[in-house]
Amino acid sequence: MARNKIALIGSGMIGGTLAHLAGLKEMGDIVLFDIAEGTPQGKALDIAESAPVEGFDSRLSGANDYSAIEGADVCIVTAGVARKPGMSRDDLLGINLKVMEQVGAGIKKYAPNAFVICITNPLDAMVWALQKFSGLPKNKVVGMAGVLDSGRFQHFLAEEFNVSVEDVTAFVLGGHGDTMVPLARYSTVAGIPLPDLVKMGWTSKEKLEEIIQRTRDGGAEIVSLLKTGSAYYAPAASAILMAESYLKDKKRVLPCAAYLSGQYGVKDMYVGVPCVIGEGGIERVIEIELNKTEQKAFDNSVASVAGLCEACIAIAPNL
Ligand code: TXD
Repeated sequence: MARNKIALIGSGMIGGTLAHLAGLKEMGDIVLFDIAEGTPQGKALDIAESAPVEGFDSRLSGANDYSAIEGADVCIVTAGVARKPGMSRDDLLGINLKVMEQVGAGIKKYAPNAFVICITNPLDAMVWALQKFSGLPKNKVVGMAGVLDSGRFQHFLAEEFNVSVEDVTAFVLGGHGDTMVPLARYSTVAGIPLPDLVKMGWTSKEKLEEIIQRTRDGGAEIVSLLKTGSAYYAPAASAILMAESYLKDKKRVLPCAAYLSGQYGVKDMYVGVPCVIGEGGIERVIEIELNKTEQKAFDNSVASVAGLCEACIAIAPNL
């Protein structure tokens, strides 16, 4: 049986990290693609030279032509520009929308059967545009944001409670970033919901609110520390988790920017919701009952994503 083929479209900070993680986990053969000449080829060769040291078998290659992604099983898209200090995710829309049009055409032509994981920001609008530009089935195009946002939330909670990250579960909904909706009542330590932990004196409501806000600001905090770009280790790890669930048909239940056709009262948009990822791609969208406060926050998040999609249509009316 042939190995899986993973195409990384964008070989920058996240793309290179994706390639390294996919190699270490022996997920299949890896093609790094970029418009920058040399970057994909250099990173592919460098990681290939680490393979004997680590003990993994993977054919790694770098390319500047989309034909190299022919027949990929998974495409992970980071092509575009990243934030610099002082920039919002939304500031990237104009440039990155044009990139999504090129990427969509490349995937449509060479990897129409792939499971496509979009990372490029502003995520919720870029994944929506990428699905339309590529014409791939809506259940085969998904955005990575919620796994990262919940990873940040879990990290801060584990620190607060001094427990293993393995026993913290976090539940986030909505758009990626400022309008993200972390659900405290569905986030737990070993199944104990956060509101119960407040009652048990493990933390306070105020501290919890602080942690939620720090999660929302997670990307900006890293951008301000790094100064030259945005986060890449945790985003890459998050996309790899989603790719693995598809390739191994694990049916993980993960927060993803998925296409909604009426779920949560949302139509023809991508928003962060809990999904089941298996060999069919996004196999199920899980609809939970939201209370008034949560619904209001979710609707606010949907409204901000809708605004970004309208901005996209203003630039590319064919969307
Ligand atoms: O949770 C999330 N979804 C976010 C997403 C988490 C972190 C970063 N987020 C976004 O991912 C970030 O705002 C960017 O839009 C992407 C990629 O971030 P990265 O840090 O990897 O950016 P780099 O290092 O600048 O890499 C981008 C690469 C770079 O090598 C460019 O040459 C290439 O994209 N690029 C292109 N490749 C193909 N085609 C085109 N047109 C193109 N333009 C640039």
